[in-house]
Amino acid sequence: MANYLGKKIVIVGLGKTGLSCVNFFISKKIFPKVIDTHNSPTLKSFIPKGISCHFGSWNQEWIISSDLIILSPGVDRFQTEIQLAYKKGIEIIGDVELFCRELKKDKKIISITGSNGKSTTTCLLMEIARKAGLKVGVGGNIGNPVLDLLRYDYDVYILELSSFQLETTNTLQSYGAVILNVSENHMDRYPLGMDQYISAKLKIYEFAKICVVNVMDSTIWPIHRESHNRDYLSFGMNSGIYSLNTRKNIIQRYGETLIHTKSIKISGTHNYFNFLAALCLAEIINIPIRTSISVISKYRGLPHRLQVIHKKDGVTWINDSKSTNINSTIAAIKSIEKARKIHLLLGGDRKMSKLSPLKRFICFREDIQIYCFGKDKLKFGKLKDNSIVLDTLKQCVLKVLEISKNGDVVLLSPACSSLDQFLNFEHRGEIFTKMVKNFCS
Ligand code: UMA
Ligand code: ADP
Repeated sequence: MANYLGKKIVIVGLGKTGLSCVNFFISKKIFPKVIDTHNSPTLKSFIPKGISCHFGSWNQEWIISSDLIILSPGVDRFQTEIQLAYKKGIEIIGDVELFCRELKKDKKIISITGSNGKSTTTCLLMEIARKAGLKVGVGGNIGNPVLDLLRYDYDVYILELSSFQLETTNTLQSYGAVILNVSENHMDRYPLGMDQYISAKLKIYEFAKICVVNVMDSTIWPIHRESHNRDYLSFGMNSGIYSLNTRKNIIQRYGETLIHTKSIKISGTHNYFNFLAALCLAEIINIPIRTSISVISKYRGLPHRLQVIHKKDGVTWINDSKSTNINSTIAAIKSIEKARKIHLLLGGDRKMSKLSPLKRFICFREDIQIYCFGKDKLKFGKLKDNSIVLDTLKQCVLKVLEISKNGDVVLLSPACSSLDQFLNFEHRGEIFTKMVKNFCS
Protein backbone atom coordinates (compact mmCIF):
# COMPACT_ATOMS: atom_id res chain seq x y z
CA MET A 1 0.00 0.00 0.00
CA ALA A 2 1.52 3.34 -1.02
CA ASN A 3 1.87 6.27 1.36
CA TYR A 4 0.67 9.58 -0.02
CA LEU A 5 0.94 11.60 3.19
CA GLY A 6 2.65 14.94 2.74
CA LYS A 7 2.51 14.79 -1.06
CA LYS A 8 1.10 17.64 -3.12
CA ILE A 9 -1.45 15.86 -5.27
CA VAL A 10 -3.32 17.29 -8.27
CA ILE A 11 -6.19 15.44 -9.93
CA VAL A 12 -6.86 16.46 -13.53
CA GLY A 13 -10.40 15.95 -14.83
CA LEU A 14 -13.50 15.90 -12.67
CA GLY A 15 -15.54 13.18 -14.33
CA LYS A 16 -16.35 9.80 -12.76
CA THR A 17 -12.66 8.97 -12.48
CA GLY A 18 -11.60 12.28 -10.95
CA LEU A 19 -14.37 12.12 -8.38
CA SER A 20 -13.45 8.55 -7.39
CA CYS A 21 -9.84 9.70 -6.92
CA VAL A 22 -10.93 12.63 -4.73
CA ASN A 23 -12.95 10.23 -2.55
CA PHE A 24 -10.05 7.77 -2.41
CA PHE A 25 -7.65 10.41 -1.07
CA ILE A 26 -10.19 11.87 1.34
CA SER A 27 -10.71 8.40 2.83
CA LYS A 28 -6.99 8.60 3.67
CA LYS A 29 -7.35 12.12 5.09
CA ILE A 30 -5.40 13.59 2.21
CA PHE A 31 -6.75 16.66 0.42
CA PRO A 32 -5.82 16.82 -3.28
CA LYS A 33 -6.37 19.78 -5.59
CA VAL A 34 -8.61 19.39 -8.64
CA ILE A 35 -8.26 20.94 -12.10
CA ASP A 36 -10.89 20.68 -14.81
CA THR A 37 -10.51 22.72 -17.98
CA HIS A 38 -14.27 23.04 -18.44
CA ASN A 39 -15.91 26.01 -16.71
CA SER A 40 -18.52 23.96 -14.99
CA PRO A 41 -17.80 20.22 -14.80
CA THR A 42 -21.01 18.23 -14.35
CA LEU A 43 -19.86 16.51 -11.16
CA LYS A 44 -18.66 19.66 -9.39
CA SER A 45 -21.52 19.60 -6.88
CA PHE A 46 -20.26 16.23 -5.60
CA ILE A 47 -16.90 17.66 -4.53
CA PRO A 48 -16.65 17.67 -0.73
CA LYS A 49 -15.97 20.95 1.09
CA GLY A 50 -12.34 21.79 1.69
CA ILE A 51 -11.05 20.64 -1.70
CA SER A 52 -9.37 23.38 -3.76
CA CYS A 53 -10.64 23.39 -7.32
CA HIS A 54 -9.61 25.25 -10.44
CA PHE A 55 -12.14 25.17 -13.29
CA GLY A 56 -12.14 26.62 -16.80
CA SER A 57 -8.44 26.46 -17.69
CA TRP A 58 -5.16 24.84 -16.71
CA ASN A 59 -3.47 25.94 -13.48
CA GLN A 60 0.16 25.72 -14.50
CA GLU A 61 1.34 26.77 -11.06
CA TRP A 62 -0.47 23.87 -9.35
CA ILE A 63 0.77 21.44 -11.97
CA ILE A 64 4.45 22.27 -11.81
CA SER A 65 4.55 22.55 -8.02
CA SER A 66 2.89 19.16 -7.45
CA ASP A 67 4.54 15.85 -6.43
CA LEU A 68 1.92 13.60 -7.98
CA ILE A 69 -0.56 14.15 -10.81
CA ILE A 70 -3.54 11.85 -11.33
CA LEU A 71 -4.75 12.07 -14.94
CA SER A 72 -8.27 11.13 -15.93
CA PRO A 73 -8.36 8.89 -19.02
CA GLY A 74 -10.08 11.56 -21.10
CA VAL A 75 -7.18 14.00 -20.58
CA ASP A 76 -4.57 13.88 -23.32
CA ARG A 77 -1.13 13.38 -21.77
CA PHE A 78 0.56 14.86 -24.83
CA GLN A 79 -0.76 18.35 -24.18
CA THR A 80 1.77 21.01 -23.28
CA GLU A 81 0.87 21.45 -19.62
CA ILE A 82 1.23 17.73 -18.88
CA GLN A 83 4.36 17.39 -21.00
CA LEU A 84 5.97 20.15 -18.92
CA ALA A 85 5.23 18.16 -15.78
CA TYR A 86 6.79 15.03 -17.32
CA LYS A 87 9.89 17.05 -18.20
CA LYS A 88 10.14 18.25 -14.59
CA GLY A 89 10.08 14.59 -13.47
CA ILE A 90 6.74 14.85 -11.67
CA GLU A 91 5.07 11.47 -11.23
CA ILE A 92 1.96 11.13 -13.42
CA ILE A 93 -0.35 8.16 -13.01
CA GLY A 94 -4.03 7.23 -13.37
CA ASP A 95 -6.71 5.73 -11.16
CA VAL A 96 -5.88 2.15 -12.21
CA GLU A 97 -2.33 2.60 -10.89
CA LEU A 98 -3.71 3.91 -7.56
CA PHE A 99 -5.94 0.83 -7.46
CA CYS A 100 -3.06 -1.58 -8.16
CA ARG A 101 -0.93 -0.07 -5.42
CA GLU A 102 -3.79 -0.40 -2.94
CA LEU A 103 -5.15 -3.88 -3.66
CA LYS A 104 -3.81 -6.68 -1.43
CA LYS A 105 -1.19 -8.68 -3.30
CA ASP A 106 -3.02 -12.01 -2.94
CA LYS A 107 -6.06 -10.69 -4.83
CA LYS A 108 -6.61 -11.75 -8.42
CA ILE A 109 -7.04 -9.19 -11.19
CA ILE A 110 -8.24 -10.22 -14.63
CA SER A 111 -7.74 -7.45 -17.15
CA ILE A 112 -9.28 -7.09 -20.57
CA THR A 113 -8.40 -4.66 -23.32
CA GLY A 114 -8.80 -4.48 -27.10
CA SER A 115 -10.19 -2.09 -29.67
CA ASN A 116 -13.55 -3.90 -29.69
CA GLY A 117 -15.35 -6.47 -27.57
CA LYS A 118 -14.07 -5.38 -24.14
CA SER A 119 -17.47 -4.82 -22.53
CA THR A 120 -19.05 -7.89 -24.15
CA THR A 121 -16.20 -10.10 -22.89
CA THR A 122 -16.05 -8.43 -19.47
CA CYS A 123 -19.78 -8.90 -18.85
CA LEU A 124 -19.75 -12.46 -20.11
CA LEU A 125 -16.83 -13.34 -17.82
CA MET A 126 -18.62 -11.63 -14.93
CA GLU A 127 -21.69 -13.78 -15.54
CA ILE A 128 -19.60 -16.94 -15.79
CA ALA A 129 -17.73 -16.17 -12.57
CA ARG A 130 -20.93 -15.35 -10.71
CA LYS A 131 -22.52 -18.58 -11.91
CA ALA A 132 -19.48 -20.37 -10.50
CA GLY A 133 -20.22 -18.76 -7.13
CA LEU A 134 -17.42 -16.19 -7.07
CA LYS A 135 -17.79 -12.70 -5.65
CA VAL A 136 -16.81 -10.52 -8.60
CA GLY A 137 -15.92 -6.82 -8.76
CA VAL A 138 -16.18 -5.34 -12.25
CA GLY A 139 -14.85 -1.90 -13.13
CA GLY A 140 -12.80 0.34 -15.38
CA ASN A 141 -13.70 1.58 -18.82
CA ILE A 142 -17.01 -0.26 -18.62
CA GLY A 143 -18.33 2.62 -16.52
CA ASN A 144 -17.52 2.30 -12.82
CA PRO A 145 -14.16 3.56 -11.68
CA VAL A 146 -11.82 0.88 -10.34
CA LEU A 147 -11.15 2.69 -7.05
CA ASP A 148 -14.80 2.21 -6.08
CA LEU A 149 -14.16 -1.56 -6.09
CA LEU A 150 -11.88 -1.18 -3.07
CA ARG A 151 -14.92 -0.70 -0.84
CA TYR A 152 -15.70 -4.44 -0.91
CA ASP A 153 -13.70 -7.61 -0.68
CA TYR A 154 -14.08 -9.63 -3.88
CA ASP A 155 -12.70 -13.02 -4.90
CA VAL A 156 -11.75 -11.66 -8.30
CA TYR A 157 -11.53 -8.21 -9.89
CA ILE A 158 -12.40 -8.04 -13.59
CA LEU A 159 -11.10 -4.82 -15.13
CA GLU A 160 -12.02 -3.50 -18.55
CA LEU A 161 -9.11 -1.25 -19.50
CA SER A 162 -8.79 1.30 -22.28
CA SER A 163 -5.48 2.28 -23.83
CA PHE A 164 -5.78 5.61 -21.97
CA GLN A 165 -6.05 3.81 -18.63
CA LEU A 166 -3.15 1.50 -19.48
CA GLU A 167 -0.92 4.45 -20.46
CA THR A 168 -0.91 5.78 -16.91
CA THR A 169 -0.43 2.40 -15.20
CA ASN A 170 3.03 1.08 -14.20
CA THR A 171 2.60 -1.80 -11.75
CA LEU A 172 -0.49 -3.65 -12.98
CA GLN A 173 0.11 -7.33 -12.12
CA SER A 174 -2.85 -9.15 -13.58
CA TYR A 175 -3.36 -12.80 -12.81
CA GLY A 176 -4.80 -13.11 -16.32
CA ALA A 177 -4.72 -10.53 -19.12
CA VAL A 178 -5.94 -10.33 -22.69
CA ILE A 179 -5.72 -8.01 -25.68
CA LEU A 180 -8.74 -9.16 -27.67
CA ASN A 181 -7.85 -7.44 -30.94
CA VAL A 182 -6.51 -4.18 -32.26
CA SER A 183 -7.63 -1.89 -35.04
CA GLU A 184 -7.40 1.81 -35.71
CA ASN A 185 -9.08 3.82 -32.94
CA HIS A 186 -8.44 7.02 -30.96
CA MET A 187 -5.93 8.30 -33.54
CA ASP A 188 -6.66 11.83 -32.30
CA ARG A 189 -4.82 10.82 -29.10
CA TYR A 190 -1.90 8.95 -30.69
CA PRO A 191 0.06 11.42 -32.85
CA LEU A 192 2.62 8.71 -33.72
CA GLY A 193 -0.07 6.37 -35.00
CA MET A 194 -0.83 2.68 -34.55
CA ASP A 195 2.52 1.66 -33.00
CA GLN A 196 1.98 4.11 -30.20
CA TYR A 197 -1.59 2.90 -29.64
CA ILE A 198 -0.47 -0.74 -29.65
CA SER A 199 2.35 0.00 -27.16
CA ALA A 200 -0.24 1.34 -24.73
CA LYS A 201 -2.33 -1.82 -25.15
CA LEU A 202 0.72 -4.10 -24.67
CA LYS A 203 1.28 -2.69 -21.18
CA ILE A 204 -1.47 -5.04 -20.02
CA TYR A 205 0.88 -8.04 -20.45
CA GLU A 206 3.98 -6.49 -18.86
CA PHE A 207 3.70 -8.12 -15.42
CA ALA A 208 0.81 -10.50 -16.12
CA LYS A 209 1.02 -14.02 -14.71
CA ILE A 210 -0.99 -15.65 -17.52
CA CYS A 211 -1.29 -13.99 -20.91
CA VAL A 212 -4.26 -14.84 -23.12
CA VAL A 213 -3.07 -14.36 -26.67
CA ASN A 214 -4.98 -13.83 -29.91
CA VAL A 215 -3.00 -16.07 -32.29
CA MET A 216 -4.45 -14.30 -35.33
CA ASP A 217 -2.56 -11.03 -34.73
CA SER A 218 1.15 -11.14 -33.94
CA THR A 219 1.31 -7.36 -33.46
CA ILE A 220 -0.42 -7.81 -30.11
CA TRP A 221 1.51 -10.79 -28.77
CA PRO A 222 3.33 -10.17 -25.46
CA ILE A 223 6.77 -8.76 -26.18
CA HIS A 224 8.11 -8.07 -22.72
CA ARG A 225 11.30 -9.72 -21.52
CA GLU A 226 10.68 -12.90 -19.52
CA SER A 227 11.53 -11.43 -16.14
CA HIS A 228 9.18 -13.78 -14.31
CA ASN A 229 7.45 -17.12 -14.79
CA ARG A 230 4.51 -16.63 -17.01
CA ASP A 231 2.06 -18.88 -18.76
CA TYR A 232 0.04 -18.54 -21.92
CA LEU A 233 -3.36 -19.52 -23.20
CA SER A 234 -4.38 -18.80 -26.77
CA PHE A 235 -7.43 -18.43 -28.96
CA GLY A 236 -8.07 -18.04 -32.67
CA MET A 237 -9.78 -19.10 -35.85
CA ASN A 238 -8.88 -22.74 -36.57
CA SER A 239 -5.84 -22.31 -34.31
CA GLY A 240 -5.00 -21.76 -30.65
CA ILE A 241 -5.94 -23.75 -27.55
CA TYR A 242 -9.49 -22.44 -27.69
CA SER A 243 -10.58 -22.14 -31.31
CA LEU A 244 -13.43 -21.49 -33.64
CA ASN A 245 -13.57 -24.35 -36.16
CA THR A 246 -15.02 -22.59 -39.20
CA ARG A 247 -15.51 -25.83 -41.15
CA LYS A 248 -17.71 -27.43 -38.51
CA ASN A 249 -18.98 -24.19 -36.88
CA ILE A 250 -17.96 -25.28 -33.42
CA ILE A 251 -16.01 -23.86 -30.54
CA GLN A 252 -13.28 -26.23 -29.39
CA ARG A 253 -10.62 -26.70 -26.72
CA TYR A 254 -7.61 -28.67 -27.94
CA GLY A 255 -9.81 -29.97 -30.77
CA GLU A 256 -12.58 -31.17 -28.47
CA THR A 257 -16.07 -29.80 -29.15
CA LEU A 258 -17.44 -27.43 -26.50
CA ILE A 259 -20.45 -25.89 -28.24
CA HIS A 260 -21.95 -25.58 -31.73
CA THR A 261 -22.32 -21.97 -32.86
CA LYS A 262 -25.98 -22.56 -33.69
CA SER A 263 -26.57 -22.98 -29.92
CA ILE A 264 -25.28 -19.42 -29.33
CA LYS A 265 -27.87 -16.67 -29.02
CA ILE A 266 -25.94 -13.61 -30.19
CA SER A 267 -24.88 -13.05 -33.77
CA GLY A 268 -21.58 -12.16 -35.39
CA THR A 269 -18.43 -14.24 -35.78
CA HIS A 270 -16.59 -11.50 -33.87
CA ASN A 271 -18.58 -12.47 -30.79
CA TYR A 272 -17.28 -16.05 -31.00
CA PHE A 273 -13.77 -14.64 -30.53
CA ASN A 274 -14.93 -12.69 -27.49
CA PHE A 275 -16.31 -15.97 -26.15
CA LEU A 276 -13.03 -17.80 -26.79
CA ALA A 277 -11.18 -15.13 -24.81
CA ALA A 278 -13.71 -15.36 -21.97
CA LEU A 279 -13.27 -19.15 -21.93
CA CYS A 280 -9.50 -18.73 -21.55
CA LEU A 281 -9.92 -16.23 -18.72
CA ALA A 282 -12.49 -18.43 -16.97
CA GLU A 283 -10.05 -21.36 -17.12
CA ILE A 284 -7.40 -19.16 -15.49
CA ILE A 285 -9.64 -18.61 -12.48
CA ASN A 286 -10.43 -22.33 -12.31
CA ILE A 287 -14.02 -22.20 -13.46
CA PRO A 288 -15.25 -25.56 -14.79
CA ILE A 289 -15.74 -25.47 -18.57
CA ARG A 290 -19.31 -26.76 -18.30
CA THR A 291 -20.22 -23.68 -16.21
CA SER A 292 -18.72 -21.35 -18.84
CA ILE A 293 -20.46 -23.13 -21.69
CA SER A 294 -23.80 -23.10 -19.93
CA VAL A 295 -23.55 -19.30 -19.51
CA ILE A 296 -22.33 -18.77 -23.09
CA SER A 297 -25.28 -20.72 -24.49
CA LYS A 298 -27.69 -18.29 -22.79
CA TYR A 299 -25.77 -15.01 -23.15
CA ARG A 300 -27.70 -12.38 -25.09
CA GLY A 301 -25.13 -9.60 -25.13
CA LEU A 302 -25.42 -5.98 -24.06
CA PRO A 303 -27.73 -3.17 -25.18
CA HIS A 304 -26.46 -0.91 -28.02
CA ARG A 305 -24.40 -3.77 -29.51
CA LEU A 306 -26.15 -5.26 -32.56
CA GLN A 307 -29.42 -5.06 -30.65
CA VAL A 308 -32.53 -5.77 -32.69
CA ILE A 309 -34.89 -3.03 -31.49
CA HIS A 310 -37.82 -3.25 -33.87
CA LYS A 311 -39.35 -5.28 -36.68
CA LYS A 312 -42.14 -3.80 -38.75
CA ASP A 313 -43.39 -4.37 -42.31
CA GLY A 314 -40.55 -6.82 -42.92
CA VAL A 315 -37.90 -4.25 -41.96
CA THR A 316 -35.52 -5.09 -39.10
CA TRP A 317 -34.01 -2.17 -37.14
CA ILE A 318 -30.70 -2.73 -35.35
CA ASN A 319 -29.08 -0.47 -32.76
CA ASP A 320 -25.29 -0.85 -32.77
CA SER A 321 -24.61 2.60 -31.33
CA LYS A 322 -21.59 1.26 -29.40
CA SER A 323 -19.80 0.86 -32.71
CA THR A 324 -17.34 3.74 -32.44
CA ASN A 325 -14.70 2.66 -34.94
CA ILE A 326 -14.37 1.27 -38.45
CA ASN A 327 -13.73 -2.35 -37.46
CA SER A 328 -16.81 -2.67 -35.27
CA THR A 329 -18.92 -1.35 -38.17
CA ILE A 330 -17.36 -3.86 -40.58
CA ALA A 331 -18.06 -6.62 -38.00
CA ALA A 332 -21.69 -5.44 -37.77
CA ILE A 333 -22.19 -5.56 -41.54
CA LYS A 334 -20.59 -9.04 -41.71
CA SER A 335 -22.94 -10.27 -39.00
CA ILE A 336 -26.03 -9.58 -41.13
CA GLU A 337 -26.68 -12.84 -42.91
CA LYS A 338 -29.74 -11.99 -44.96
CA ALA A 339 -31.03 -8.65 -46.19
CA ARG A 340 -32.48 -7.35 -49.43
CA LYS A 341 -30.77 -4.05 -48.65
CA ILE A 342 -28.80 -2.78 -45.64
CA HIS A 343 -29.50 0.87 -44.77
CA LEU A 344 -26.33 1.81 -42.90
CA LEU A 345 -26.39 4.94 -40.69
CA LEU A 346 -22.86 6.33 -40.26
CA GLY A 347 -21.45 9.41 -38.65
CA GLY A 348 -20.26 11.42 -35.66
CA ASP A 349 -16.61 12.05 -34.81
CA ARG A 350 -14.30 9.52 -36.51
CA LYS A 351 -11.43 10.46 -34.12
CA MET A 352 -9.03 10.95 -37.06
CA SER A 353 -9.30 7.32 -38.18
CA LYS A 354 -8.71 6.44 -41.82
CA LEU A 355 -11.95 5.45 -43.52
CA SER A 356 -10.33 3.49 -46.38
CA PRO A 357 -10.87 -0.03 -44.89
CA LEU A 358 -14.60 0.71 -44.67
CA LYS A 359 -14.59 2.14 -48.18
CA ARG A 360 -12.96 -1.02 -49.55
CA PHE A 361 -15.54 -3.10 -47.73
CA ILE A 362 -18.68 -1.28 -48.86
CA CYS A 363 -17.96 0.56 -52.07
CA PHE A 364 -18.93 -2.30 -54.43
CA ARG A 365 -21.78 -3.65 -52.30
CA GLU A 366 -24.98 -2.80 -54.17
CA ASP A 367 -27.01 -4.12 -51.27
CA ILE A 368 -25.74 -1.30 -48.99
CA GLN A 369 -27.14 2.24 -48.95
CA ILE A 370 -25.33 4.65 -46.64
CA TYR A 371 -26.74 7.65 -44.78
CA CYS A 372 -24.27 10.05 -43.16
CA PHE A 373 -24.75 12.54 -40.32
CA GLY A 374 -22.80 14.48 -37.71
CA LYS A 375 -19.36 16.07 -37.67
CA ASP A 376 -17.70 13.80 -40.25
CA LYS A 377 -20.71 13.34 -42.53
CA LEU A 378 -18.93 14.72 -45.61
CA LYS A 379 -15.97 12.36 -45.16
CA PHE A 380 -18.34 9.39 -44.83
CA GLY A 381 -20.40 10.64 -47.76
CA LYS A 382 -17.39 10.04 -50.05
CA LEU A 383 -17.23 6.32 -49.24
CA LYS A 384 -19.84 5.24 -51.73
CA ASP A 385 -21.85 6.42 -54.75
CA ASN A 386 -25.37 7.67 -54.06
CA SER A 387 -24.68 8.22 -50.36
CA ILE A 388 -27.27 10.34 -48.58
CA VAL A 389 -25.66 13.11 -46.52
CA LEU A 390 -27.83 14.89 -43.94
CA ASP A 391 -27.19 16.75 -40.71
CA THR A 392 -28.80 14.63 -38.02
CA LEU A 393 -29.60 11.05 -37.14
CA LYS A 394 -33.28 11.97 -37.08
CA GLN A 395 -33.17 13.17 -40.69
CA CYS A 396 -31.48 9.90 -41.66
CA VAL A 397 -34.14 7.80 -39.93
CA LEU A 398 -36.92 9.76 -41.67
CA LYS A 399 -35.22 9.25 -45.03
CA VAL A 400 -34.84 5.50 -44.40
CA LEU A 401 -38.56 5.32 -43.66
CA GLU A 402 -39.30 6.72 -47.13
CA ILE A 403 -37.02 4.26 -48.92
CA SER A 404 -36.94 0.97 -46.99
CA LYS A 405 -38.86 -2.10 -48.16
CA ASN A 406 -39.82 -5.55 -46.96
CA GLY A 407 -36.68 -7.67 -46.36
CA ASP A 408 -34.43 -4.71 -45.49
CA VAL A 409 -32.23 -4.18 -42.44
CA VAL A 410 -31.61 -0.73 -40.97
CA LEU A 411 -28.31 -0.64 -39.10
CA LEU A 412 -27.16 2.20 -36.87
CA SER A 413 -23.46 1.30 -36.61
CA PRO A 414 -21.91 4.76 -36.83
CA ALA A 415 -18.15 3.95 -36.65
CA CYS A 416 -17.74 7.15 -34.66
CA SER A 417 -17.72 8.66 -31.23
CA SER A 418 -21.11 10.22 -30.42
CA LEU A 419 -19.91 13.30 -28.55
CA ASP A 420 -20.45 15.81 -31.38
CA GLN A 421 -24.26 15.44 -31.17
CA PHE A 422 -25.05 13.24 -28.15
CA LEU A 423 -24.02 12.86 -24.50
CA ASN A 424 -22.56 9.40 -25.11
CA PHE A 425 -23.19 6.19 -27.11
CA GLU A 426 -26.04 5.16 -24.78
CA HIS A 427 -27.80 8.48 -25.41
CA ARG A 428 -27.37 8.05 -29.19
CA GLY A 429 -28.76 4.50 -29.02
CA GLU A 430 -31.69 5.48 -26.81
CA ILE A 431 -32.68 8.41 -29.05
CA PHE A 432 -32.49 6.11 -32.09
CA THR A 433 -34.62 3.44 -30.39
CA LYS A 434 -37.25 5.98 -29.31
CA MET A 435 -37.42 7.53 -32.78
CA VAL A 436 -37.77 4.17 -34.49
CA LYS A 437 -40.54 3.07 -32.15
CA ASN A 438 -42.39 6.41 -32.50
CA PHE A 439 -42.08 6.73 -36.25
CA CYS A 440 -42.85 3.06 -36.96
CA SER A 441 -45.89 2.74 -34.70
N1 UMA B 1 -11.30 17.16 -18.93
C1 UMA B 1 -10.43 18.19 -18.68
N2 UMA B 1 -9.46 18.44 -19.61
C2 UMA B 1 -9.30 17.70 -20.72
C3 UMA B 1 -10.19 16.63 -20.96
C4 UMA B 1 -11.18 16.39 -20.04
O1 UMA B 1 -10.52 18.88 -17.68
O2 UMA B 1 -8.37 17.96 -21.50
C5 UMA B 1 -12.37 16.93 -17.97
C6 UMA B 1 -13.75 17.11 -18.54
O3 UMA B 1 -14.15 18.46 -18.48
C7 UMA B 1 -14.62 16.25 -17.64
C8 UMA B 1 -13.63 15.19 -17.15
O4 UMA B 1 -12.34 15.57 -17.55
O5 UMA B 1 -15.14 16.96 -16.54
C9 UMA B 1 -13.97 13.87 -17.79
O6 UMA B 1 -12.98 12.93 -17.54
P1 UMA B 1 -12.89 11.66 -18.48
O7 UMA B 1 -13.07 12.06 -19.90
O8 UMA B 1 -11.66 10.91 -18.14
O9 UMA B 1 -14.21 10.84 -18.14
P2 UMA B 1 -14.69 10.02 -16.88
O10 UMA B 1 -16.07 10.45 -16.56
O11 UMA B 1 -13.70 10.03 -15.80
O12 UMA B 1 -14.80 8.57 -17.56
C10 UMA B 1 -13.63 7.78 -17.74
C11 UMA B 1 -13.66 7.11 -19.11
N3 UMA B 1 -13.72 8.16 -20.15
C12 UMA B 1 -12.81 8.22 -21.13
O13 UMA B 1 -11.89 7.44 -21.24
C13 UMA B 1 -12.98 9.32 -22.13
C14 UMA B 1 -14.90 6.23 -19.21
O14 UMA B 1 -14.84 5.51 -20.44
C15 UMA B 1 -14.87 5.20 -18.08
O15 UMA B 1 -16.07 4.44 -18.12
C16 UMA B 1 -14.76 5.92 -16.75
O16 UMA B 1 -13.59 6.77 -16.75
C17 UMA B 1 -14.60 4.94 -15.57
O17 UMA B 1 -13.40 4.24 -15.65
C18 UMA B 1 -15.77 6.00 -21.46
C19 UMA B 1 -15.09 6.05 -22.80
O18 UMA B 1 -15.62 6.71 -23.69
C20 UMA B 1 -16.96 5.05 -21.56
N4 UMA B 1 -13.95 5.37 -23.00
C21 UMA B 1 -13.28 5.34 -24.29
C22 UMA B 1 -13.84 4.25 -25.17
O19 UMA B 1 -14.46 3.29 -24.66
O20 UMA B 1 -13.60 4.32 -26.41
C23 UMA B 1 -11.78 5.06 -24.05
P1 ADP C 1 -15.76 -2.20 -26.34
O1 ADP C 1 -16.06 -2.26 -24.88
O2 ADP C 1 -14.36 -2.63 -26.67
O3 ADP C 1 -16.16 -0.94 -27.00
P2 ADP C 1 -18.18 -3.76 -26.91
O4 ADP C 1 -18.29 -5.17 -26.48
O5 ADP C 1 -18.92 -2.72 -26.15
O6 ADP C 1 -16.63 -3.39 -27.00
O7 ADP C 1 -18.61 -3.65 -28.45
C1 ADP C 1 -18.40 -2.41 -29.14
C2 ADP C 1 -18.72 -2.57 -30.61
O8 ADP C 1 -17.83 -3.49 -31.22
C3 ADP C 1 -20.12 -3.10 -30.89
O9 ADP C 1 -20.53 -2.47 -32.08
C4 ADP C 1 -19.90 -4.59 -31.11
O10 ADP C 1 -20.88 -5.16 -31.96
C5 ADP C 1 -18.51 -4.62 -31.76
N1 ADP C 1 -17.69 -5.77 -31.38
C6 ADP C 1 -17.75 -6.53 -30.25
N2 ADP C 1 -16.78 -7.43 -30.24
C7 ADP C 1 -16.06 -7.26 -31.38
C8 ADP C 1 -14.90 -7.90 -31.93
N3 ADP C 1 -14.29 -8.89 -31.30
N4 ADP C 1 -14.44 -7.44 -33.13
C9 ADP C 1 -15.05 -6.41 -33.79
N5 ADP C 1 -16.15 -5.77 -33.31
C10 ADP C 1 -16.64 -6.18 -32.12
